[in-house]
Amino acid sequence: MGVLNVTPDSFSDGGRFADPDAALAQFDRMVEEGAEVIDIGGESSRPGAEPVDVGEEWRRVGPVLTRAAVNFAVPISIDTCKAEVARRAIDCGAAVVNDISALRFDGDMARVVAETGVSIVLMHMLGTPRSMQMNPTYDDVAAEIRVFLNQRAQAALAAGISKEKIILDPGIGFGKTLVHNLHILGRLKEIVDLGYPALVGASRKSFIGKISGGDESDRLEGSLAVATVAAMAGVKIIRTHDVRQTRRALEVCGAVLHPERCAENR
Ligand code: 9MG
Repeated sequence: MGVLNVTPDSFSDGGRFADPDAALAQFDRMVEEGAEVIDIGGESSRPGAEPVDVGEEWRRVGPVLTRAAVNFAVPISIDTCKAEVARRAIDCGAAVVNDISALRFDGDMARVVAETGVSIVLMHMLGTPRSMQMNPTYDDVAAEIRVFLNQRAQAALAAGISKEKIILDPGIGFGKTLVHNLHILGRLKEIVDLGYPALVGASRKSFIGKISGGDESDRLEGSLAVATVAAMAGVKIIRTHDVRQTRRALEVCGAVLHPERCAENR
């Protein structure tokens, strides 16, 4: 899953793709590099980010999404917590809603997803983007996230969303310390074992810099290490800014997991 933030303030690429032509060029680049879905977002979820209203969010994502849906066959994911933005994006052709609130911030979101039959990413977050990094505390972070995701999946099912449309995500960096993130990554299999496809998004995140150094533009190796850990635990979708490199790393993980699928003489 390639990341396309059309925001002025996202943590890694904020401002770079606010112009629709630049955003579409980046969309095209990520498709060329092997992305199988592109996640378009118009509201930053970086710690402390200010929320935006529906009008502003749609003003950012609408022009890009509309043109991308017409020009590209690759599925589009809309990164939003707002049912109205999701509904408009689905009308334009979005096939996935990436809801970092796991259907909790907008009471209409579950209905929109159920009625339209799109896929939904349910992500764990403690609090809101504004508050989440203010002393996050857990007794057993991996177990608590597993329980949370299972409950949100049950809520989605109860709202009429089909099981095969549900994707679960532990929300790396969303209300977690460095050590919390590491415990989660070491126990991803517990989330995979819930029986839904899992997604992990750790690309360029600050905890990687805390371990191996580097600013947001210099965390590729650490991001690939996390992608590898996740893939080897059975995670199906990696959300990344660096599609080409991640795709290559995942091809090797796939070959290790399934050597029988690798042609002998390749
Ligand atoms: C929008 N966004 C930023 N980080 C993310 C992550 O880790 N997962 C998902 N689903 N969305 C994210």
